[in-house]
Amino acid sequence: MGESTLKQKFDCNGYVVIDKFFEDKQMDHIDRLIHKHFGENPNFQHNDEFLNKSQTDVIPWFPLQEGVSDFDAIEGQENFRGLSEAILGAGWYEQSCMVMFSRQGSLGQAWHQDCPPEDSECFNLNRLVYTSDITDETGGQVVVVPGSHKMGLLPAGNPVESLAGQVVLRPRKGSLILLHGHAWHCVLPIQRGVRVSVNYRAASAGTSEDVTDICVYRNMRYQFSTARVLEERVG
Ligand SMILES: O=C(O)CCC(=O)C(=O)O
Ligand SMILES: [Fe+2]
Repeated sequence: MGESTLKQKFDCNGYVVIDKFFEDKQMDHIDRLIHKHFGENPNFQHNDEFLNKSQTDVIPWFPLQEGVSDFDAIEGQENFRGLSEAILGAGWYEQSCMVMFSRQGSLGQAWHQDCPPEDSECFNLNRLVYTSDITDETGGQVVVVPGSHKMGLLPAGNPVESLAGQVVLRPRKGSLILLHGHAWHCVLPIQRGVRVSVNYRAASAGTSEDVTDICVYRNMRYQFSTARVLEERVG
């Protein structure tokens, strides 16, 4: 599928999934680095209030900030950059490379929008890379409501229950998911093994670096920089 078709699909649905975007060899390499970094049972870094309220159970790692340049190769790949430009326009920029690790039995991530949707032009683009298969057996599927990037605020309510129209995505090793930061999305609990995803966040030229400082959940708005609940939401 060509870039312009993918862009159309992205604009319509708020996400696209492209299987076999990356080679197995590339995935094996960064998967090894990730497991080496985290080990089998790393400690959780968020505070208890965040964990309890957000029902988000991931441990982040920013490898490029620590000089682990192996993650650069993916970001530099021409088709990856071309697709990003098609979606975000000239002047788009890379925000961060964040590895997300979840232990076996962890909750995944509750429904959220990565950034507030009030300004439809200001959003992050998640460029999610998967180094191993995500299946119904492993759990950790990504769930999204198609078109929700244009539906405004995620409705207040139960943080994890199913939403009307939701679609369950099961990326495989080497899959790329491009996901609009305003899209309503969640990650299902991890059933077997640990779960890893790598998010190369990017944004359009006019979007500020800290666009994802405030995340919208169904029960709150949370600010990461201050580790504060900015607003309680009741549905
Ligand atoms: O790990 C995933 O598959 C999705 C994570 C997510 O919601 C995000 O990076 O914004
Ligand atoms: Fe997200």
